[in-house]
Amino acid sequence: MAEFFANIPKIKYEGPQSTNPLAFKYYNPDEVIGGKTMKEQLRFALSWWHTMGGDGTDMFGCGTTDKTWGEASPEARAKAKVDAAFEIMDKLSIDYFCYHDRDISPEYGSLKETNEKFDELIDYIAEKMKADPSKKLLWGTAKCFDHPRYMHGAGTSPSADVFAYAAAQIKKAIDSTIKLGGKGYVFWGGREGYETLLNTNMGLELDNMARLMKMAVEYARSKGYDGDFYIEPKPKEPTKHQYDFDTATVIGFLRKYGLDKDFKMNIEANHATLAQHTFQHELRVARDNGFFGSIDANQGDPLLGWDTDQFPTNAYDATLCMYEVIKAGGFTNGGLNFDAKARRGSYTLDDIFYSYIAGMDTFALGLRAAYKLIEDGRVDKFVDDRYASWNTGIGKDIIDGKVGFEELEKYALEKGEVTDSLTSGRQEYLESVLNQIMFTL
Ligand code: XLS
Ligand code: NI
Ligand code: NI
Repeated sequence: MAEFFANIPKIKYEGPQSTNPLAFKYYNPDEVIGGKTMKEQLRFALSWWHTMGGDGTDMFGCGTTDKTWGEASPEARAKAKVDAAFEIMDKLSIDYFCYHDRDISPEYGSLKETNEKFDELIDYIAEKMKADPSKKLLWGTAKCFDHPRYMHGAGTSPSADVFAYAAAQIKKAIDSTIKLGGKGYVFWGGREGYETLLNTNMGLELDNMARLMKMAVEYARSKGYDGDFYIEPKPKEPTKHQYDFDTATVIGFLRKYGLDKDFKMNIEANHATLAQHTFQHELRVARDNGFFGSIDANQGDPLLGWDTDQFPTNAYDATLCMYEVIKAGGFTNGGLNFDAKARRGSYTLDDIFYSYIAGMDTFALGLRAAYKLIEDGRVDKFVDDRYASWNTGIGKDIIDGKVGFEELEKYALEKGEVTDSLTSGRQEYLESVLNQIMFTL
C-alpha cells in the first residue's frame, strides 16, 4: 500500500525543551498523570471531514490543498482516504476517529447505491481496524445538512418525505457505528433551525426533531447499541437560529421529550463562544446536570463571528476545559475530537501533522495544568470557603428545607445588616494563581 506521508516519521514525545517541529513537547501518550495514561485521559480523535476531505475551499475561493489522495474516481478516493487516515492516526498515535456517513463515501445516483457503496467502505474500515485494534470509532453521525433536499432541515423539515429520507440515512449511519464498535452517535442539527418565523411552525418542528431522535434511540437499542447519543449544541450557522442553541437549551429539550436518559452533550469550543459563552461554561452546565459526554476540540477567533474551527492552541482554555473534564470524572465513552482545520494558507499536507501536534500538545498542557491546579488546591478551597455559610446555621437550615419565608424574615430582622458572610470574590488573585500554575509546569 502506498505511503502518503513518507517524509513524516512517527511523532515522538521529546519534551518541552525540544525544537523539533515534528515532535510532541507535552503529549507523552504513556505517561501516567492522575492514575491514568495521558492517552487514556485525552482520547484524541481525528475528524474525517476536515482532515481527509477539507481542502480549504471557502466562499471566496477554491481549495488550496489537494485532498484527492491521488485518486480520480469517488470509489477509489474514498478507499485511499481510509488508508491515509490510518497512516495519519498511526503516525500521530491517535486512537479514535469520527465521521459523517458522507465523509466516508459520497452520495451516488440512488439511496440504494449510496448505501451499498457506503457499506463496502465500512467493511474496508472494519478490516483496517482488525489489523490494528488500537484504532477505534469515537462516534459516527449522518450528514443530513448538505444535500439540497435538506435545505429546510432534516428532522425539522416541513416535508414529511425529507424526514423519512433523513431517518433512512440515520438508520444506516447508526448501523455503521454499531458495526465499527462505536460508543457514540452524534446529532448536530446542521439545518435544524429557522430563518424566519413567518414561514415556520416552530412547535411542530421541535416535536418532530424529538420524534426522529426517539426513533433513533429505539432502533439503535433494538440492535444492541449500548453507547451514548450526543447532541452538539450550536446557536447559529448555517441557520440564523439553530434549535440546539446551547447546552442549557438542549437540556430543556431533552427533558421535555424524555430523551435525557439516552443523550449527553458533545460540546464544541467554537460553538460555545458563538453562543456568547465560554467553553468552560458549556462544560460546567453539562457536568452540573449530568450531561457531560464528549468534546469537539477547536477554537474560534475572538474577532470573527463564525465557526472558524481552528486547531486549539489556547492553553488557558484547554486547562479550564480539562479541569471540567477531570471534575466530571473523565471521559467514559467520549473523547477529544479535533473538529478543526488548518488555515487555508496552511495548505500543505504536512500541515495536517503540524496542526494536530499543536492541538494535541495544547490539550496535554491543559491536562497537566488542570491536575496541578487541583493538586494545588488553592482555587477549589477558595470556592469551598466562599460558600461556607451554607454548611452550618441558617444556610444549612435552608438547604435542609427546615425554614421558609416566615423564619427567614425573623432571622433577617434579628440579625440586622449582613456583614460576616460577605467576602471578597478575589478574581484577580485567582487568575494570578492560575497563571502561576500554568507557567511553572
Ligand atoms: C459544525 C459541527 C459539525 C459536527 C458534526 O459546526 O461542528 O462538524 O461536529 O456534524
Ligand atoms: Ni463539531
Ligand atoms: Ni462546528
